[in-house]
Amino acid sequence: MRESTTGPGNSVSTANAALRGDVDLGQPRHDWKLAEAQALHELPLFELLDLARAVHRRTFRDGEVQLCTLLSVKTGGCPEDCAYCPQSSHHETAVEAEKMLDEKAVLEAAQRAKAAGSTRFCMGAAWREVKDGPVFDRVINMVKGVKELGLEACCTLGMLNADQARRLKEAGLDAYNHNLDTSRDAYRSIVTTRTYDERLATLRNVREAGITVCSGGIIGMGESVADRCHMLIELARMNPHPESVPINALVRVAGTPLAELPPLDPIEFIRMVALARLMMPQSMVRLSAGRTEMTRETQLLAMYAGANSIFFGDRLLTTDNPGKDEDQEMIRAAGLSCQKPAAASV
Ligand code: SAM
Ligand code: DTB
Ligand code: SF4
Repeated sequence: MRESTTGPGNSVSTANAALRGDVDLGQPRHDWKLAEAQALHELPLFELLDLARAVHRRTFRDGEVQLCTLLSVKTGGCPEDCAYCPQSSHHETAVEAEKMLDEKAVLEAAQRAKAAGSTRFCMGAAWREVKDGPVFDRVINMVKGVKELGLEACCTLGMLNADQARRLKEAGLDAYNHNLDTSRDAYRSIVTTRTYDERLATLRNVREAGITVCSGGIIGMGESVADRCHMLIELARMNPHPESVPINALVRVAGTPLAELPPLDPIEFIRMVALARLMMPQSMVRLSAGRTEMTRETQLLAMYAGANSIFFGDRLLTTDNPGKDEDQEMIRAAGLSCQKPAAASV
């Protein structure tokens, strides 16, 4: 980074000091400023990679990747109007509303995921929020069953109140995924049926129940770099940081309002992963949606920049993911290792 143009404690000086080794970026911070985040984001790519990699290696085993499997337990027909989502009933997409899966089907899928090498199993539902009653009771049983298989259990079910979070914790749930998706400002043009503060309230309920937090977002929705930085600043304000930060590249699904957006530049994706690694140095950073449009080399560079988890299996919720064979081949070619079940802790 060139000469500092702003005063101490902010912007360019943080990036400069980090490059000189004068500040310790490995310690979690909760007070990131926009100018600091942007200055890191705009570093020459190799300088950004060097910093992110050094921070990554302080906490994580080099080249180790966690495999997670995702299953849609309730697909489509969602009342929310999230502009990116093929499951919203506001958009005409190829996704049809389906009935919720039963416990047996879910546990068979979890068993297959375990046999294939996944250590974490995440169950997703196309709901705005969880409603108490027999359907939620079924989710509770699914969580108990997944835990009995020795897998980490994660759910993403929409908004949760404190009591629902407590019941999920009692059932053994390890993690809850609820993404901020983008910055507070950009959120308004992406979702109108719920607020950013409602998202944050659910995350607080999850944290207070003692469940680990999985929260990240999507890039490639037309947002600015400042929006991406604002989203990471908001996530990093949480104390502790979310244990898991999924970075999704928008999957441009036909029929959604974002279908015609241009593809994301892979270097932008790498920069975002590196910045997430720097701003939340001890969190798992997950390469989530959008990998089918990335080369193997882009994905590996994202891992070099600090990503250490992928969704493993042919499908995400309703869209394609690289197949298991393809991922195993990437893991083999790069000499990566897969996290063992006993080490799976977040
Ligand atoms: N309904 C729940 C909710 O919204 O929290 C859980 C499921 S929702 C599909 C989980 C996340 O998937 C969203 O928050 C969003 O980040 C991600 N997602 C959905 N559609 C996507 C797309 N087309 N591209 C990338 N990520 C997407
Ligand atoms: C996350 O951040 N990405 C995953 C998981 N959390 C639940 C979901 C991606 C969904 C992509 C679109 C689809 O397959 O429907
Ligand atoms: Fe529904 Fe979640 Fe999709 Fe939004 S992202 S439409 S809440 S399934």
